[in-house]
Amino acid sequence: MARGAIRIGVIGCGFYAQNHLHAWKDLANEGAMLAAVCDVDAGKAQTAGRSFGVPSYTDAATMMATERLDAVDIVTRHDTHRALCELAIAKRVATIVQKPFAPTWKDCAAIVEAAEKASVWLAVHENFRFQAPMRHVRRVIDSGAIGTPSWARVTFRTGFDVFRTQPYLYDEERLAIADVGIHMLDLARFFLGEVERISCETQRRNPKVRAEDTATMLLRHRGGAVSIVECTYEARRDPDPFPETLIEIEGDRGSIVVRGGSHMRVTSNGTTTEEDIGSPLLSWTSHPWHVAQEGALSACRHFLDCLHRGIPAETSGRDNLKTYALVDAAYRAAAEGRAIVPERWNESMGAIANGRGAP
Ligand code: 89V
Repeated sequence: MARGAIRIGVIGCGFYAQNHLHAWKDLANEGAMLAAVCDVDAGKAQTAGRSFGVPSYTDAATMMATERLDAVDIVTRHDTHRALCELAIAKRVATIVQKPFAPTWKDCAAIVEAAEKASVWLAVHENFRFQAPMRHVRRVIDSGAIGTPSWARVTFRTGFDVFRTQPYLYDEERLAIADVGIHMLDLARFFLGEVERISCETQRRNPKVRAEDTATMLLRHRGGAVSIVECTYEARRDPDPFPETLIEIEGDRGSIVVRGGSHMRVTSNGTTTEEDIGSPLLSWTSHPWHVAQEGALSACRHFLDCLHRGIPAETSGRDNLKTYALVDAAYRAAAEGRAIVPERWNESMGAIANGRGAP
């Protein structure tokens, strides 16, 4: 796609979409143009349209038929993702879709297949790896300061009331792993590479939720590293680090530890340095959400840059299938009480590549 403003339509104007709307507005100087908004709830659509000074729609097909859009950013609940992605792909509009990608592997694979067949750019808005502290961890690993990473702990433990702003989470069939563990699994891939096998124990510690609110996962990575990946919405901690991800990574020459407050300690060859990699508080962000909000902004910036340069996003649809395969493998590991090889990704991507369609 040529340099120049990328005209973006945002579909979904709910709680989390506000971050995307602000992000696109903030990125105007970098070539983003928020062109239109859409929500099936007319009130939400109109409010967003008024606040951001763009036309609003209650029907995505009408928005796409009326507006000249280069990209859509789908920030609706995941059960609507497949239909909306397929609509955008049919219109040959670059598509960004909120995590989790879709309710089932079959849906995710079908979306990737449709996009690849139509040569439409597709990315999943998986944003945790774009948060400033996580980028910093990756840079330290790449610098060689800790040597080769061989062990890690990736942790998200909170009791913050996420249900207040997202009450639908009470009724999700898959909760902790699908909603937040998915970020942790993506980070484990980002830091230590692809996964050979995964085991998982789930718990439902809050009786008010339908699904698991806690997951403790053990991953063996293909390069030989081992990681513990954990998440819960049912921790009683003081201070509560929400929505921060805490990290420990050990290599043969040192270690990286990220504690609450994005406080980072890097030990390299016996010398330790400390740094605070805080996320800036912007005019539209608020404590403590600013950590996640900054990640959403940085993810949008990355997508915009990729669209301008005509290259796939780090979290392309195809790439995100690998994270999604880990989510499915974790649930299966918990249900079957054994380690699972997330081979589904290979098989299914082979099927897509061979034109045999989604499983
Ligand atoms: O970013 C997210 O996925 C949010 C939260 C940080 C609460 O998991 O749903």
